[in-house]
Amino acid sequence: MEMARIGSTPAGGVSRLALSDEDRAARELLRSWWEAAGLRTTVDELGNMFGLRPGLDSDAEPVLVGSHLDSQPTGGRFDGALGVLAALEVVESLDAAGVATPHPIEVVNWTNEEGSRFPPAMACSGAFAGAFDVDYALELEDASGRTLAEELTRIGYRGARPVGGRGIRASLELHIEQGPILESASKTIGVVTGVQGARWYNVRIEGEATHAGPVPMSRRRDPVRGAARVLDRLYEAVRDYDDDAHLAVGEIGTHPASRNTVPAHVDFTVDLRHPEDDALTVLDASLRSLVTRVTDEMALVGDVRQIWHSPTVRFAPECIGAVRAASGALGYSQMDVFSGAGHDSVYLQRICPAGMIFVPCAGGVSHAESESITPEDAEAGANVLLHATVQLAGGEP
Ligand code: HGY
Ligand code: MN
Ligand code: MN
Repeated sequence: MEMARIGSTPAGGVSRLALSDEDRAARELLRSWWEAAGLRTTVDELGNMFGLRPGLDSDAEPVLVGSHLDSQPTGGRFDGALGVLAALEVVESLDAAGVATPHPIEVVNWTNEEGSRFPPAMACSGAFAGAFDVDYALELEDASGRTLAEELTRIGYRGARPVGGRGIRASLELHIEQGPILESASKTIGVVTGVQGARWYNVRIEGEATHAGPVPMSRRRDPVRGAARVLDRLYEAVRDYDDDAHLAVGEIGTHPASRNTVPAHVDFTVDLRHPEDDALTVLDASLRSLVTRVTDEMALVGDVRQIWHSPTVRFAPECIGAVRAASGALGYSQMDVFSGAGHDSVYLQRICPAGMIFVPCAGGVSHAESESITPEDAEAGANVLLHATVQLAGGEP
C-alpha cells in the first residue's frame, strides 16, 4: 500500500510508466527497503535492479526472485509490485528465521516490463536473457521520441553492471493472474505451466488529407473508413479462429488530429495472442491479407509492421514442481494455469529453469485502476514463493 502511494491515481490505481519520475520514486523506496534488509543493491546498464542475499556457497549461481514496478498508464496497485515486494518479504522472512540457503538469492526489479511507454514489453529482461541486444533496448523510443537510454540517465538508473551474461540457478515470480480462472474455480494458488505467445504490430492506413466540408464523400480517400473496416474484419477473423485467439487495439491515432480535416493517415496498434504459435502465424497472415484487401478496394495504402514476437513458453518442470510442492505442503487450494499475460519470466526461461506463482485478482481484472487482491491471497502467494525459493536455492523447504 505504501508503494501504491507512488503514482497513485484518484480512482485508486497507479500510473508509474517505465523510467518516469514515479518509477524513479518507486525504485528509490524499494532500494531503501532492500538496504534496510541488508541486501547489496546493484543496477545494470538497463536499470534492472538486483538485491543480493549471499548464500552459504558464494560461488553458487543465484536464484532470481522478483518482478517489475513499472505500470500501465492507468494500472493497478498489484501488477508487478506484488512480486517485487513478496521477494523482499521472502528475504526478510529467511533472515527472521535465521535460515541460510546454499545458493544466493537475488531479488529483482526489471525495467520496463510493460512495454507501454517503450514498446515492446519485457525488452530489458529480454536483453538480460540475450534475446535482444542491449543497444536495441537502449534505443527504444517513447511517443515523444525520448530513448530508454536518455530516460535511464535522467532518473539516475543507467547502471554500470553488465546486462546478463551470468549463470542463474533458477528464477521465480509471484504475480496476480490478471484473468478470471482462479477466482472462478475458487483456487488460491495458480501453478503457472507457461505463457501464451504474443505478436505486436504498428499498422498505418494512408489516405489523403482534405477538407471535412466541401469534398464529396465519393471523392475522399478517408483512412478512417479503411481502418474501421480493417478492425471490424480483424475482430471477426479472431472470433472465427477459435476461443483462444485474443486481440486488443490499445492505441489509435489520426494524423493530423483535427476535427475538420480528413486525416492523411491513421495509426493503430494490434496485440494478438494465442497459446499455440502456429495459430499466431495464421492470424499474422490474416491481418496482413485483410489490410491489403481493404486498402486495395478503398484506394488506400496499408503498412503492417510487427514490432514484437514472443513465442509461447513452457516453464521448467523443476520450478513447476517446486511451486506445486510448496503450495501442497502449505495446504492451499491450487490448479495449473497457462498465463494469458506476458511476464519477465518468459525470457528468464531461456537461460535458467523459470517458474511462476499466480494468485487471484478480483473479477480477473488487471491493467485497470480497480485491480485488487485480498491480503490472505497475497500472504498465500508469498508463502508459496518462500518455500519454493528455499527449495530451488538448495535449502530444506
Ligand atoms: O502485455 C503483457 O502481457 C504484460 O502485461 N506486459
Ligand atoms: Mn506484470
Ligand atoms: Mn502488466
